[in-house]
Amino acid sequence: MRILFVNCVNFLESTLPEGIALLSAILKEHGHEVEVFDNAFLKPKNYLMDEEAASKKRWVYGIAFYKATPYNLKDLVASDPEVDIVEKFSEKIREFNPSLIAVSAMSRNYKKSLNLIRKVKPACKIIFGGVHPTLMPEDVLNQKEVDFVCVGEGDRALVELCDCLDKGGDPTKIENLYVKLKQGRSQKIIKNRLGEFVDLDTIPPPDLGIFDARHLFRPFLGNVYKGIFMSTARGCPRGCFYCVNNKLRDLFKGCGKSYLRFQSPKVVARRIESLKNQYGINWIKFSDDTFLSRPLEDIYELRDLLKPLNIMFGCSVDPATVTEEKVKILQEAGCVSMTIGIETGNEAIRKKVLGRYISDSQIKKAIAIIRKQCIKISSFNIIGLPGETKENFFQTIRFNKELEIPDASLYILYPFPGSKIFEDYGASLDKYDYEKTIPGFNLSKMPKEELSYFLSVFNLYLVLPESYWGKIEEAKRSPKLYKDLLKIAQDTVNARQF
Ligand code: B12
Ligand code: SF4
Repeated sequence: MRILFVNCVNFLESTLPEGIALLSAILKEHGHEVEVFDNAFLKPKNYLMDEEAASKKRWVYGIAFYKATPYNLKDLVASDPEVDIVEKFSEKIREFNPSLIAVSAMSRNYKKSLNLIRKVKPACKIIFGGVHPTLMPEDVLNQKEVDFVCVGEGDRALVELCDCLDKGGDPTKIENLYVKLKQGRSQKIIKNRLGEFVDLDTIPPPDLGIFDARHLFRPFLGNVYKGIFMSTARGCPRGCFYCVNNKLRDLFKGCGKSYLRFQSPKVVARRIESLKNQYGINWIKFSDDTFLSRPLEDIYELRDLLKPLNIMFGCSVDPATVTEEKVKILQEAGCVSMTIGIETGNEAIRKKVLGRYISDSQIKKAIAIIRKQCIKISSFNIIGLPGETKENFFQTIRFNKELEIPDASLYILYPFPGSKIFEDYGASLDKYDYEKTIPGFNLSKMPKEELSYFLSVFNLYLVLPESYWGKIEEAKRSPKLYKDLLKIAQDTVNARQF
């Protein structure tokens, strides 16, 4: 049968969604036809290009400075026409005529995806899957447009559903599927049981062919590579309060021996080799939650298998798992970049508010080890934490600076469904929303205006010397000064060797 996936994201949110690519590969293996409606590279009507946008908007949220590449994503879309996304979606449905529309959604893009479906009102069946529907299955299935929800892994469930719909069978026994049965005006939700975890060694390489090839654009240290995010494990040993892993671990209790599972090095290498041969992939960001949780023998085996493939890769690591030996072997395997979750420069807040039981000294030690192998380091940070003050914010800046982090990702804390923070704070917030970069609520002790300004200047503080800090403060009131500072920061990064 024909299945149309939907990846409804912001324009130029270019990370290729691995969930869809993987499910597409599995469906094709079973003889189904697959296409995707993906708006990452559809320039929406009235979209402003940089200069025009800069003259309207004062600050650029979450900006980070990377060494300039010969061309960037904006260049790749410069001559694309502006389109109406809803019209494009209708057109795609008319042309492909799917029997099933399969939407993949995180909390951030769930409402956006649902609204798109609502505007077009497709006649075929609709299934939602991904992390948000997994955490809020009833809420999603109660929307009148939705017929099925996949809870957790879709690797078996989706293909079973498609085979079943093809044969006119009964989907109410398919594991991991919630099914809406309509009886006249009333409806009933059937919650099928959750099946055993998928054996990660049986999954194929992701099908990148259904996506716009510009998804593979991957800039790194001034060069452009062809890359994707790829997972080689599922689950995480930790349970930070702002993350969904605690909830997922509870939900899937009994589905396998361990919540954290790894794909064997042989299968990882085989999949990468196939991506390299088929699509010319030469850069991979392993999206596993904590890549170095793998046993040491696995890392040795990965090195032996990946080295001949000559792939550059990055991964996220938990400081507690960083050892000299593991990092050295990974560097030999082709690792060029590692990301560490600092989250906040205040250890007490990190532990008590975020449930991230990692000390400053563990972070410092891990970074020293990684740096010794000349692996580029970046960090994840969160602001807007419950009770956080301006002093705490500057602790985070100072800690990143002390560690000489060249670029950092910064987010405002969102109590996403499934996290402890959501249960403690999100559920009772009246201006709670999942979609916006700057939320309607404010859990910190900083004024909201200040918080959003900090989101725009975090990396300026990291890149520019402390003598500029007064100017960064001043730039809050001067768009011209703000733009000048962005330029100085970008020039500083362009001039760097590493
Ligand atoms: C890579 C990644 C990204 C990438 C790409 C995301 C993407 N579109 O796939 C980028 C960098 C863009 C990203 C951004 C963000 N991310 Co992110 N990301 C991840 C990460 C690390 C891996 C996702 C992945 O590819 N997994 C591998 C694939 C195979 O698994 P999967 O996508 O879950 O798919 C499986 C099932 O879910 C299911 N499935 C998925 N879709 C569908 C659809 C159908 C129809 C069916 C039947 C089944 C199905 O089947 C698949 C195979 O089993 C996860 C953490 C994690 N380990 O999962 C966080 C995660 C998904 N991200 C998260 C967050 C919070 C964000 C951001 C909000 C961060 C921020 N503050 O900006 C943004 C939001 C972006 C947006 N679009 O709105 C949270 C989501 C929490 C939530 N409640 O939604 C996660 C879970 C991290 C965490 N532990 O908290 N992210
Ligand atoms: S935040 Fe990272 S380390 Fe903590 S539970 Fe989530 S994925 Fe694991």
